[in-house]
Amino acid sequence: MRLYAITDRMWLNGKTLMYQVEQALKGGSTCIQLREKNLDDKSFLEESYKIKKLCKKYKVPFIINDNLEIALKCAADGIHIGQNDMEIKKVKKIIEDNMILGVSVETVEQALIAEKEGADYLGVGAVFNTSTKSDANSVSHKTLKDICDNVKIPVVVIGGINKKNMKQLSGIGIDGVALISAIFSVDDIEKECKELLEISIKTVNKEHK
Ligand code: TZP
Ligand code: MG
Repeated sequence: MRLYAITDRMWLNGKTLMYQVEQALKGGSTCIQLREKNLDDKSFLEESYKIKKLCKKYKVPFIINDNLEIALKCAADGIHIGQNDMEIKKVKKIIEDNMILGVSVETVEQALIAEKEGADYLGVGAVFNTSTKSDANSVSHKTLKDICDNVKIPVVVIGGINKKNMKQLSGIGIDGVALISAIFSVDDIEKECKELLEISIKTVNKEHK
């Protein structure tokens, strides 16, 4: 969960997603989430198979955002859902313990429910301003800390995180940082991930759990 890279084809800039994800993997990303908001199911599935194969080569978990059908079809390592996607309980009943289940939460209450209903990790954010997700609500560092203090499952933080502000998240007890634009908007993704990984090692502090 330490350096969790989430894809976004708005940053492709003529490159392929396969190329960009491989750069992120070479740079040390510890988890890849394929997040496709506007792709038809056929193309989504095709892309899923390709990225899954790549993640397997680098022995990194491959997570699908939102789409359980695609996650099951391509036998992804996990599925990540938000509060407005499928119900946590319903997803858990289908995947049982055969797949990692990630759930986005913004409050302690949502975090406790997600944990109880079978989430394996939580995504918490947005912790900083972001232009990547227009409808993202902001989560204060106080709420983030309360979530970390009250759940046993890993907490991954998201939203506007970059090399400069990441250190502000140290000492809170997070397990990882999830990033979109800070990874995929840059030209040298591999180099960027190496630098982000270095900082994330200092930021993630399990001692506080
Ligand atoms: N959920 C909350 S904020 C966010 C998502 C998917 C976007 C994160 O993107 P970025 O570019 O790392 O701010
Ligand atoms: Mg969602």
